[in-house]
Amino acid sequence: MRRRGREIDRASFGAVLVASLALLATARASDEATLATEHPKSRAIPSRVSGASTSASADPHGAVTVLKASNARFPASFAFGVATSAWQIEGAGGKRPESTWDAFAAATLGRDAAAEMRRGIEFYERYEDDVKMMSEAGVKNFKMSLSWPRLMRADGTKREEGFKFYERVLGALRKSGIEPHITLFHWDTPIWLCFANRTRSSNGVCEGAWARDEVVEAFETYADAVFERLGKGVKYWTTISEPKTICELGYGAGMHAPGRRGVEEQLKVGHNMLLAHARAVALYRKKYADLGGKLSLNLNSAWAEPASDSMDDATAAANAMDEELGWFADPVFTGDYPRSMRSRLGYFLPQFTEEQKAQIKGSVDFFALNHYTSYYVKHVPAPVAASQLGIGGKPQPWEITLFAESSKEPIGKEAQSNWLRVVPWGLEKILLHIKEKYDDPEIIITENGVDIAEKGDIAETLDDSERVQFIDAYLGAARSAMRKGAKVIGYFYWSMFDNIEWVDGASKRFGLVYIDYSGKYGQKMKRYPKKSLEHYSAYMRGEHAEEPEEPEPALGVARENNAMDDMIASFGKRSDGEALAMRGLGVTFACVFIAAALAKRVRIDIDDTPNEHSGLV
Ligand code: PNW
Repeated sequence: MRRRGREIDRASFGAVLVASLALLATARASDEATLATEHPKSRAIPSRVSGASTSASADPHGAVTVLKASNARFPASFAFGVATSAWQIEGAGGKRPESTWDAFAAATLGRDAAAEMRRGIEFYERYEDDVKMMSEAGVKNFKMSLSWPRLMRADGTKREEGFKFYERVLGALRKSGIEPHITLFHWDTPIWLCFANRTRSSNGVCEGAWARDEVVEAFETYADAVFERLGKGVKYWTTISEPKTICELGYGAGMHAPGRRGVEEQLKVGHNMLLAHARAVALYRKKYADLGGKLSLNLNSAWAEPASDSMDDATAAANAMDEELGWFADPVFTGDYPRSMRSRLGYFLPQFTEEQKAQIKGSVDFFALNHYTSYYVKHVPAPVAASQLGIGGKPQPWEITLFAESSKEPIGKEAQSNWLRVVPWGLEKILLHIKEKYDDPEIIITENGVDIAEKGDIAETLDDSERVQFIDAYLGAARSAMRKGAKVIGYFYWSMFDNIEWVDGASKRFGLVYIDYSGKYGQKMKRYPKKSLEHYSAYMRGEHAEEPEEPEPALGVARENNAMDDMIASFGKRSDGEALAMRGLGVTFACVFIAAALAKRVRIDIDDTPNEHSGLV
């Protein structure tokens, strides 16, 4: 492999900046207006991607059939569940010490908003009633995360109060026959992991933490304490939820805690997350094997569909998928990062030692997939490609689009969140991609869901037919992938309850259960089941289970006739994809600007292999 070094300095970043400006100048005036009114903290459309697999069809609709899910039958052993995370529901009850998310919320949204967020949905105080509600709804599997700051102090000692709380929660779940699926870390980093923490800073609220090598040992100590105290009877664990989101939004784009922006640091953080994950799994396998649990880490990935049937678009989508999913999936299945990432990122991407590779490879017992959305990927010609950066500021020599090249049709309807397009066939494709690329693992869809805005009155809000259709359509897609051989063994809807959607707070509603945060319909924090809870309950109660001796139901109702299309028709107003693309570009622009300010001299090695779009500039 031929390599050449390049010096990238302020002038080069200036060129990138000019290129970005030129692209921005093509924006229509109306797009600019949309850009200006967009909430500054809202998540941009995912300009990170998934890649095409050999299974990716050039015609997105061609090879894919989606069952009308009301007809879908699942094996009796299939695990249906609901998902949540600690910071989003628990609140700070029990004197829970601060996490980087508390600090980030206070620094970016203000003290009052942060104080509201620190209440979560008061799961800490209300867990007994919540477990009862889940039990009555037929929930058999509950994915929850633990709050690291609630459980551990900086000196490695345990916070008894925290462990007692989770013992009570696990006790309540067990009494109700609900299987806990536990995630050790879902974004709420203890503030004591920061070697400097600031309330006001141009580069985040916390320095250090996941960027320092010491985090690996701290995480192992935490995992050890949890396995020892809470491990008995827990069959499913995940270590870290969505390392890619944390890296890109938290350490790349500065849009999530801890609000930092840097390419090198985000790659280092990802690296440390892989090492921490692998160490925790190795520890479990050595010290707690008799507990019999299965472990993984939650990998989020959109599906990146080639925008056309051209070879160039297929290659671009494959490269995008390498980064979208392969960044973390390749190391845990093959022991190293995807080659295309190495060639793009050069020295920025840290190396594993042989010993580390051996520990990371095979460090999952099943594939835990968080999947929400899909997008198209287009090849970009060389000069432009070289200057494009993705959402976290990494080189991204491909373009994300929401429209098919030939039909100009949007990929799917927009949900409440502008990054979420409803594309059930993308789930089928990504499941088949995982089957082919990662040696046919058992897959649990550990998160999938949709947000729908609150309506004018409670009756309307609770009547969430779009979510009902979303669930049927995505489950139909999963079932279709299963019939084609993907070993999908479980599905968790995100989320059981409306909850604190990170920087978007209480405004984004993903729940099967409505939370009345302010008490506008009576009591504060009162829970109201939505129509979708009842609908999804039928799956959870086993009403969609196959009769073992019955023949398999006929496959495939054409997409044109299926539930998803009804949903497409009923899903809110269609938003302007170009405006969305411009928002993504705006974030890219900001990243470039900040990177330019930060970069004095950066050296990067670039692979000259043909077909790879190389280089930061
Ligand atoms: C998940 N994407 O993150 C998180 O795990 C949850 O905590 C969160 O509430 C939920 O999504 C809804 O936002 C995602 O780019 C991050 O497609 C990124 C994407 C999807 C989900």
